[in-house]
Amino acid sequence: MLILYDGTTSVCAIKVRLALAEKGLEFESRNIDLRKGEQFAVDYLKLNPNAVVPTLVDNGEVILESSIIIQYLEDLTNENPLLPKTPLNRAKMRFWLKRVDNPIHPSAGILTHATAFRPSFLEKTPEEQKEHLAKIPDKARRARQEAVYRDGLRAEIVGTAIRTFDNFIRDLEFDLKTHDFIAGPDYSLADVAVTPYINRLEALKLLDVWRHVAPRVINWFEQIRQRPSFQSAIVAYLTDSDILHFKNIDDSCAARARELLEER
Ligand SMILES: N[C@@H](CCC(=O)N[C@@H](CS)C(=O)NCC(=O)O)C(=O)O
Repeated sequence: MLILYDGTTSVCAIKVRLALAEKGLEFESRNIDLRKGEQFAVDYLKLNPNAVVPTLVDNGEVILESSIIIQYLEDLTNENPLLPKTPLNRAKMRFWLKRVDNPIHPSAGILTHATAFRPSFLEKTPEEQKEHLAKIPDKARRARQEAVYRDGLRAEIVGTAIRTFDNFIRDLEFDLKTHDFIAGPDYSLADVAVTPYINRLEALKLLDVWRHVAPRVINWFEQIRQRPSFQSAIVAYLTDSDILHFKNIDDSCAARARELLEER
Protein backbone atom coordinates (compact mmCIF):
# COMPACT_ATOMS: atom_id res chain seq x y z
CA MET A 1 0.00 0.00 0.00
CA LEU A 2 1.21 3.47 -0.86
CA ILE A 3 1.09 5.91 2.02
CA LEU A 4 1.17 9.63 1.25
CA TYR A 5 2.05 12.07 3.99
CA ASP A 6 -0.09 14.79 2.65
CA GLY A 7 -1.21 18.40 2.99
CA THR A 8 -4.68 19.43 1.87
CA THR A 9 -3.63 22.71 0.20
CA SER A 10 0.06 21.91 -0.37
CA VAL A 11 0.92 22.49 -4.04
CA CYS A 12 3.55 19.72 -3.95
CA ALA A 13 1.19 17.25 -2.32
CA ILE A 14 -1.50 18.15 -4.87
CA LYS A 15 1.00 17.37 -7.61
CA VAL A 16 1.38 13.85 -6.18
CA ARG A 17 -2.37 13.37 -5.61
CA LEU A 18 -3.02 14.39 -9.24
CA ALA A 19 -0.48 11.82 -10.48
CA LEU A 20 -2.02 9.12 -8.24
CA ALA A 21 -5.50 9.93 -9.55
CA GLU A 22 -4.41 10.03 -13.19
CA LYS A 23 -2.53 6.72 -12.80
CA GLY A 24 -5.50 5.17 -10.95
CA LEU A 25 -3.33 4.14 -7.99
CA GLU A 26 -4.81 3.44 -4.56
CA PHE A 27 -3.17 5.13 -1.60
CA GLU A 28 -3.70 6.10 2.01
CA SER A 29 -3.50 9.82 2.74
CA ARG A 30 -2.12 10.87 6.13
CA ASN A 31 -2.67 14.57 6.63
CA ILE A 32 0.10 16.73 8.08
CA ASP A 33 -1.34 20.06 9.23
CA LEU A 34 1.33 22.56 8.16
CA ARG A 35 -0.39 25.51 9.85
CA LYS A 36 -0.28 23.66 13.16
CA GLY A 37 3.40 22.77 12.58
CA GLU A 38 2.89 18.99 12.39
CA GLN A 39 5.72 18.84 9.81
CA PHE A 40 8.12 19.50 12.71
CA ALA A 41 7.04 16.49 14.80
CA VAL A 42 10.02 14.29 15.67
CA ASP A 43 8.47 11.17 14.12
CA TYR A 44 7.71 12.98 10.87
CA LEU A 45 11.24 14.43 10.67
CA LYS A 46 12.55 10.86 10.72
CA LEU A 47 10.71 10.33 7.44
CA ASN A 48 11.32 13.74 5.95
CA PRO A 49 14.16 15.73 7.58
CA ASN A 50 13.25 18.72 5.39
CA ALA A 51 10.00 19.14 7.39
CA VAL A 52 7.87 19.36 4.27
CA VAL A 53 5.13 17.39 2.56
CA PRO A 54 4.76 15.28 0.50
CA THR A 55 6.47 12.09 1.61
CA LEU A 56 5.60 8.82 -0.09
CA VAL A 57 6.13 5.50 1.67
CA ASP A 58 5.90 2.36 -0.44
CA ASN A 59 6.34 -0.91 1.44
CA GLY A 60 8.42 0.84 4.07
CA GLU A 61 10.62 2.62 1.50
CA VAL A 62 10.60 6.41 1.77
CA ILE A 63 10.55 8.55 -1.37
CA LEU A 64 10.98 12.33 -1.08
CA GLU A 65 10.57 15.28 -3.46
CA SER A 66 7.30 15.66 -5.36
CA SER A 67 8.86 15.62 -8.85
CA ILE A 68 10.73 12.42 -8.04
CA ILE A 69 7.62 10.90 -6.46
CA ILE A 70 5.46 11.48 -9.55
CA GLN A 71 8.14 9.91 -11.76
CA TYR A 72 8.29 6.98 -9.32
CA LEU A 73 4.52 6.54 -9.66
CA GLU A 74 4.90 6.57 -13.43
CA ASP A 75 7.52 3.82 -13.13
CA LEU A 76 5.24 1.70 -10.93
CA THR A 77 2.71 0.94 -13.65
CA ASN A 78 2.31 1.26 -17.41
CA GLU A 79 -1.41 1.90 -16.92
CA ASN A 80 -2.50 5.41 -17.93
CA PRO A 81 0.95 6.54 -19.11
CA LEU A 82 1.98 10.09 -18.24
CA LEU A 83 5.29 10.12 -20.12
CA PRO A 84 5.28 11.83 -23.53
CA LYS A 85 5.88 9.47 -26.43
CA THR A 86 8.90 11.13 -28.07
CA PRO A 87 12.35 11.82 -26.59
CA LEU A 88 11.97 15.52 -27.41
CA ASN A 89 8.64 15.83 -25.60
CA ARG A 90 10.07 13.87 -22.65
CA ALA A 91 12.90 16.38 -22.47
CA LYS A 92 10.32 19.20 -22.56
CA MET A 93 8.38 17.50 -19.77
CA ARG A 94 11.49 17.20 -17.59
CA PHE A 95 12.35 20.83 -18.27
CA TRP A 96 8.94 21.94 -16.93
CA LEU A 97 9.26 19.67 -13.89
CA LYS A 98 12.61 21.24 -13.06
CA ARG A 99 11.32 24.75 -13.55
CA VAL A 100 8.28 24.07 -11.36
CA ASP A 101 10.60 22.86 -8.57
CA ASN A 102 12.66 26.00 -8.88
CA PRO A 103 11.95 28.92 -9.18
CA ILE A 104 8.17 28.42 -9.40
CA HIS A 105 7.64 26.55 -6.14
CA PRO A 106 9.41 29.08 -3.86
CA SER A 107 7.64 31.89 -5.72
CA ALA A 108 4.26 30.28 -5.06
CA GLY A 109 5.24 29.97 -1.39
CA ILE A 110 6.10 33.67 -1.21
CA LEU A 111 2.74 34.73 -2.67
CA THR A 112 0.71 32.28 -0.57
CA HIS A 113 2.39 33.11 2.73
CA ALA A 114 2.17 36.86 1.99
CA THR A 115 -1.60 36.58 1.61
CA ALA A 116 -3.59 33.46 2.54
CA PHE A 117 -1.43 32.23 5.42
CA ARG A 118 -0.27 35.57 6.84
CA PRO A 119 -3.35 36.45 8.94
CA SER A 120 -3.34 33.19 10.93
CA PHE A 121 0.44 33.44 11.45
CA LEU A 122 0.03 36.97 12.81
CA GLU A 123 -2.55 35.68 15.30
CA LYS A 124 0.21 33.69 17.03
CA THR A 125 2.04 35.32 19.94
CA PRO A 126 5.51 36.75 19.07
CA GLU A 127 7.07 33.76 20.90
CA GLU A 128 4.99 31.25 18.93
CA GLN A 129 5.90 33.01 15.67
CA LYS A 130 9.60 32.89 16.54
CA GLU A 131 9.38 29.26 17.55
CA HIS A 132 7.58 28.25 14.33
CA LEU A 133 10.12 30.01 12.10
CA ALA A 134 13.09 28.66 14.05
CA LYS A 135 11.96 25.10 13.31
CA ILE A 136 12.16 25.53 9.51
CA PRO A 137 15.35 23.66 8.59
CA ASP A 138 15.94 25.38 5.23
CA LYS A 139 17.42 28.83 5.93
CA ALA A 140 16.31 30.32 2.62
CA ARG A 141 12.71 29.14 3.14
CA ARG A 142 12.78 30.52 6.69
CA ALA A 143 14.01 33.93 5.46
CA ARG A 144 11.32 34.05 2.75
CA GLN A 145 8.52 33.25 5.19
CA GLU A 146 9.84 35.71 7.75
CA ALA A 147 9.95 38.51 5.16
CA VAL A 148 6.41 38.03 3.88
CA TYR A 149 4.86 37.45 7.29
CA ARG A 150 6.42 40.75 8.33
CA ASP A 151 5.86 42.89 5.23
CA GLY A 152 3.08 41.08 3.35
CA LEU A 153 2.75 42.09 -0.29
CA ARG A 154 5.19 44.98 0.25
CA ALA A 155 8.09 42.54 0.84
CA GLU A 156 10.75 42.97 -1.83
CA ILE A 157 10.74 39.26 -2.74
CA VAL A 158 7.09 39.56 -3.81
CA GLY A 159 8.34 41.45 -6.88
CA THR A 160 10.70 38.63 -7.79
CA ALA A 161 7.91 36.06 -7.34
CA ILE A 162 5.50 37.96 -9.59
CA ARG A 163 8.12 38.44 -12.30
CA THR A 164 9.03 34.75 -12.07
CA PHE A 165 5.38 33.81 -12.66
CA ASP A 166 5.14 36.34 -15.49
CA ASN A 167 8.03 34.67 -17.36
CA PHE A 168 6.64 31.22 -16.60
CA ILE A 169 3.15 32.00 -17.90
CA ARG A 170 4.44 33.70 -21.04
CA ASP A 171 6.63 30.66 -21.80
CA LEU A 172 3.72 28.28 -21.17
CA GLU A 173 1.61 30.37 -23.54
CA PHE A 174 4.31 30.07 -26.20
CA ASP A 175 4.52 26.27 -25.86
CA LEU A 176 0.74 25.83 -25.88
CA LYS A 177 0.69 27.45 -29.36
CA THR A 178 1.90 24.23 -30.94
CA HIS A 179 0.20 21.56 -28.82
CA ASP A 180 -2.83 21.08 -26.57
CA PHE A 181 -0.85 20.00 -23.52
CA ILE A 182 2.30 21.39 -21.98
CA ALA A 183 4.81 18.87 -23.30
CA GLY A 184 3.10 17.71 -26.47
CA PRO A 185 -0.22 16.43 -27.81
CA ASP A 186 -0.99 14.28 -24.75
CA TYR A 187 -1.57 15.00 -21.07
CA SER A 188 1.68 14.26 -19.20
CA LEU A 189 3.55 14.74 -15.93
CA ALA A 190 4.27 18.30 -17.10
CA ASP A 191 0.54 19.08 -16.88
CA VAL A 192 0.40 17.33 -13.49
CA ALA A 193 3.28 19.46 -12.18
CA VAL A 194 2.03 22.81 -13.50
CA THR A 195 -1.65 22.42 -12.51
CA PRO A 196 -1.33 23.11 -8.75
CA TYR A 197 0.55 26.35 -9.44
CA ILE A 198 -1.95 27.75 -11.93
CA ASN A 199 -4.67 26.68 -9.52
CA ARG A 200 -2.84 28.56 -6.75
CA LEU A 201 -2.78 31.74 -8.88
CA GLU A 202 -6.52 31.32 -9.36
CA ALA A 203 -7.03 30.86 -5.59
CA LEU A 204 -5.03 34.03 -4.93
CA LYS A 205 -7.21 35.88 -7.49
CA LEU A 206 -4.06 36.42 -9.55
CA LEU A 207 -4.78 34.48 -12.71
CA ASP A 208 -6.79 37.37 -14.16
CA VAL A 209 -3.58 39.42 -14.33
CA TRP A 210 -2.51 37.19 -17.24
CA ARG A 211 -5.94 36.58 -18.83
CA HIS A 212 -5.17 38.75 -21.87
CA VAL A 213 -1.51 37.86 -22.39
CA ALA A 214 -2.03 34.11 -21.94
CA PRO A 215 -5.42 33.02 -23.33
CA ARG A 216 -4.08 29.55 -24.16
CA VAL A 217 -2.96 29.01 -20.57
CA ILE A 218 -6.43 30.08 -19.37
CA ASN A 219 -8.06 27.71 -21.85
CA TRP A 220 -5.69 24.87 -20.90
CA PHE A 221 -6.60 25.37 -17.22
CA GLU A 222 -10.31 25.28 -18.07
CA GLN A 223 -9.77 21.88 -19.77
CA ILE A 224 -7.69 20.62 -16.83
CA ARG A 225 -10.46 21.55 -14.39
CA GLN A 226 -12.84 19.27 -16.26
CA ARG A 227 -10.66 16.20 -15.61
CA PRO A 228 -11.94 13.91 -12.83
CA SER A 229 -8.49 14.12 -11.18
CA PHE A 230 -9.01 17.85 -10.52
CA GLN A 231 -12.10 17.13 -8.45
CA SER A 232 -10.73 14.09 -6.61
CA ALA A 233 -7.19 15.38 -5.94
CA ILE A 234 -7.88 19.07 -5.32
CA VAL A 235 -11.47 20.11 -4.69
CA ALA A 236 -12.46 17.09 -2.57
CA TYR A 237 -9.58 17.69 -0.15
CA LEU A 238 -10.39 21.26 0.83
CA THR A 239 -11.41 21.55 4.49
CA ASP A 240 -13.55 24.36 5.91
CA SER A 241 -10.39 25.88 7.39
CA ASP A 242 -8.63 25.80 3.98
CA ILE A 243 -11.60 27.49 2.37
CA LEU A 244 -11.51 30.14 5.09
CA HIS A 245 -7.79 30.85 4.51
CA PHE A 246 -8.36 31.50 0.82
CA LYS A 247 -11.70 33.28 1.34
CA ASN A 248 -9.81 36.17 2.92
CA ILE A 249 -8.02 36.91 -0.33
CA ASP A 250 -9.08 40.20 -1.83
CA ASP A 251 -7.98 42.02 -4.98
CA SER A 252 -4.89 43.53 -3.33
CA CYS A 253 -2.64 40.71 -4.55
CA ALA A 254 -3.71 41.23 -8.17
CA ALA A 255 -3.41 45.02 -7.76
CA ARG A 256 0.13 44.64 -6.38
CA ALA A 257 1.05 42.26 -9.22
CA ARG A 258 -0.19 44.74 -11.85
CA GLU A 259 1.74 47.54 -10.17
CA LEU A 260 4.95 45.46 -10.08
CA LEU A 261 4.63 44.35 -13.70
CA GLU A 262 4.09 47.93 -14.85
CA GLU A 263 7.33 48.95 -13.10
CA ARG A 264 9.25 46.53 -15.36
N1 LIG B 1 10.96 20.33 -3.03
C1 LIG B 1 9.92 19.82 -2.16
C2 LIG B 1 9.17 20.99 -1.58
C3 LIG B 1 8.10 20.57 -0.61
C4 LIG B 1 7.43 21.77 0.06
O1 LIG B 1 7.94 22.90 0.04
N2 LIG B 1 6.28 21.52 0.66
C5 LIG B 1 5.57 22.58 1.36
C6 LIG B 1 4.10 22.51 1.03
S1 LIG B 1 3.83 22.77 -0.70
C7 LIG B 1 5.72 22.38 2.85
O2 LIG B 1 5.62 21.27 3.33
N3 LIG B 1 5.96 23.47 3.62
C8 LIG B 1 6.18 23.38 5.01
C9 LIG B 1 6.29 24.73 5.65
O3 LIG B 1 5.89 25.72 5.03
O4 LIG B 1 6.75 24.81 6.81
C10 LIG B 1 9.01 18.88 -2.97
O5 LIG B 1 8.82 19.14 -4.17
O6 LIG B 1 8.52 17.88 -2.42
